[in-house]
Amino acid sequence: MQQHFKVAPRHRGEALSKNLRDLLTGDETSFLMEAHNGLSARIVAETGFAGIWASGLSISSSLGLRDANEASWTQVLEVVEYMADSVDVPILLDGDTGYGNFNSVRRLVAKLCQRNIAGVCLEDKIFPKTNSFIGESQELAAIDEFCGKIKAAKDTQTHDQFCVVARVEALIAGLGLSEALKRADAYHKAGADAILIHSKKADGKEIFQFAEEWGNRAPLVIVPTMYYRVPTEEFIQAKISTIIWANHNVRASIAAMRDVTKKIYDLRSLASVESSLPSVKEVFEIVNQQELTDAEQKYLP
Ligand code: SPV
Ligand code: MG
Repeated sequence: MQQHFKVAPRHRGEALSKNLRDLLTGDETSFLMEAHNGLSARIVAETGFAGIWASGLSISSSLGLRDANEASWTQVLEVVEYMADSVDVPILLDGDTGYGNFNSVRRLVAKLCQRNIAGVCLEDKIFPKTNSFIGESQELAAIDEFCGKIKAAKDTQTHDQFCVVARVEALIAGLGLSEALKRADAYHKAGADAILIHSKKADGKEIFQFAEEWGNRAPLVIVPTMYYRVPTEEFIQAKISTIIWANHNVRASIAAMRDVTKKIYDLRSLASVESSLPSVKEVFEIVNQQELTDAEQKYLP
């Protein structure tokens, strides 16, 4: 093992899903921070976040790919497995549309349960998906077809705690509040553990309207990437269950890598960057090199 987990290996997946479920259903608003590989997952966990959003946008862009299902679902699975092996906090995978039909969802959920991923978020769009912030209109899945995916996910999960979050894209598609509420209600009735209501409007108003109408039927999850100016306190007052900071680590890494690469390129020297970077020793520490050194003492002749 790369590190000693506090959550015991046996029933680890179930315990982590229970932790995610507690975040979703607890009285207090909780926060999930984006990560896109084992390293960023470790940074998110060591900072203190109680859960991780395995963002489709961030995972695909960190692979050099577009957020359009260019990475296959098994490639995404491999990335989240590295993440789950690295941290002791639950991971909610952005599972896009489920990468196909209800049967793809069943395969996905079975594998996520095997690999200790705490939950999956499925969105009511068409495979291959388009990122919600691209273009004006997005084609949505038929409600009954998407409900079939939710039911298939819930029937496939191998323990009771696994969380299925249904993501409603009606506001993104410009279909309005009543369509969003109709869809959320259908997905809730199909068995979704929480509803992610997505919006790209900067004032956040439609999110508050939705939350007001929705009441406490099921936990509400939001992604305030585009309405980041709305004070977090207002989401807390509106009884939002969970807030996802969705893509800020991959964006931060782009800025940091551009900066250091440019300086080294321009100056043909490391002298100007060395003092501002984490040391190589810190790199060893973050992946728990010490554990391997100790294991060598124990196991090598
Ligand atoms: C992601 O992080 O991949 C998301 C959130 O799905 S968004 O990019 O806002 O659609
Ligand atoms: Mg996504």
